Amino acid sequence: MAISTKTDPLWFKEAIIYEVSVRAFCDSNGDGIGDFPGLISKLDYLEDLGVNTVWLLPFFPSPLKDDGFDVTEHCDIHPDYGTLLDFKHFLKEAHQRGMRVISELILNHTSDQHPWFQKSRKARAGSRYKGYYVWGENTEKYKEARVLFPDEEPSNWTWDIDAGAYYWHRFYRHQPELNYDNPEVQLEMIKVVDFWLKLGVDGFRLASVPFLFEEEGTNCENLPQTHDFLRKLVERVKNFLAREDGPTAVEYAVMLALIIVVCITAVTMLGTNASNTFSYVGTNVGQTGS
Ligand SMILES: [Ca+2]
Ligand SMILES: [Ca+2]
Repeated sequence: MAISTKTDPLWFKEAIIYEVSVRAFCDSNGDGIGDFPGLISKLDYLEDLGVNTVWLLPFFPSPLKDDGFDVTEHCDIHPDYGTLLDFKHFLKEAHQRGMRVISELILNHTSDQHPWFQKSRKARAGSRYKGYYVWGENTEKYKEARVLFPDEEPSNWTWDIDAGAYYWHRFYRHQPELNYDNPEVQLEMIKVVDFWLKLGVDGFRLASVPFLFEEEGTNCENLPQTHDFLRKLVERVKNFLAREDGPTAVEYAVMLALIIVVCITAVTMLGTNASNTFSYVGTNVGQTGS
């Protein structure tokens, strides 16, 4: 039985959800690691249990320092678990059984091995990738934000020798936070959502989502701007499912043009003061631009 994507938006409230760590579930090729072909072979079993939704824990390329919540590529499969073709086959087999598939969506941070962070730490102040993460010349900002793992991390700031600056992280130091005040970062993650929707994923479980934005003088959790971004994301998913198609290349071009206008405006307002540019791009781009 194929399922439709045009359904009650509250379908998940009645769903019988089975949470799966692909790595731990079923190994198809004897290498000792679970994989998507193995998961496909167990779908009849899950169907017999009455499961109608499979929730996949992180299955993306990752050094696996935090169970895969440390992502190095958002739009691919960890090679231990198979290929994107295997994933598409899994979706097709699940949907044929009337099952929906929910993916983790890890918006807040990446692995420090992510190409964006590798570029960011070496980028000059004011350049594109420097603004992808939250950098500081010292550890004075966001003092009111608690340290989530005080036994593991002494601070939310860690010094990066390549950058000659501190980067912000609410979780482990190997998980630098993306800079949501940068509209280009927002667009990057919207493109990630579009990618999985286009493949046929039916929903997302949002990890670490209270921590997207930072603002001085707050605890940097559940900020109004975080809720605003999530509302945009929900509308995006609704609109996507409503037309069962993704944005066109023209729509992406229009969004990119808007971002360029915002960035030019921000740089113009800042003038050429290098230290101001560093601070602004690192932490505050979206506040004036949005
Ligand atoms: Ca395997
Ligand atoms: Ca954040």
